[in-house]
Amino acid sequence: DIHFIEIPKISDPDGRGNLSVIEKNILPYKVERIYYLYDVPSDSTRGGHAHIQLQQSLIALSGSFDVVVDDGKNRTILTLNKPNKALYIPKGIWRELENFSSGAVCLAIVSDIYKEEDYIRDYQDFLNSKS
Ligand code: T46
Repeated sequence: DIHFIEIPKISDPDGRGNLSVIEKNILPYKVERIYYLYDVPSDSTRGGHAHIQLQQSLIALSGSFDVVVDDGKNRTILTLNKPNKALYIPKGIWRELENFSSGAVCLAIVSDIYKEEDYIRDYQDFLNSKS
């Protein structure tokens, strides 16, 4: 299921800011790749596809953006704006990322290497895959 994962935050007792750490058991899959989106214009949309097998977690390392998630029946918009909160997206979910704030950075921590054949980039094909 799509859900938020709280990432432990270590606040410095001497006021030196925060440190968050993702250790290997926090995410429900083995991490194979990390990439990040940045300098995204506020009127641009990223994503617009589903994955056949890939699982991933998204984190707003800086700034904020919205993630539209769609399982073929229900569509929900979730806002990411905290560096210690990850959004877990399992396989088979359509996603669109939009409304990027200035300076937003989206970190993606994912379960496989890049494989174009794992993408469903047509929404009707996605709906067909669900029936
Ligand atoms: C996702 C959202 C959140 C690579 O060569 N290697 C990679 O690891 C990735 C992720 C992409 N690419 C190439 C493929 C395209 O030529 O980079 C180009 C842009 O990829 P795409 O249009 O898929 O980018 P987004 O931001 O729409 O989607 C990406 C991920 O692909 C996707 O899995 O969930 O970020």
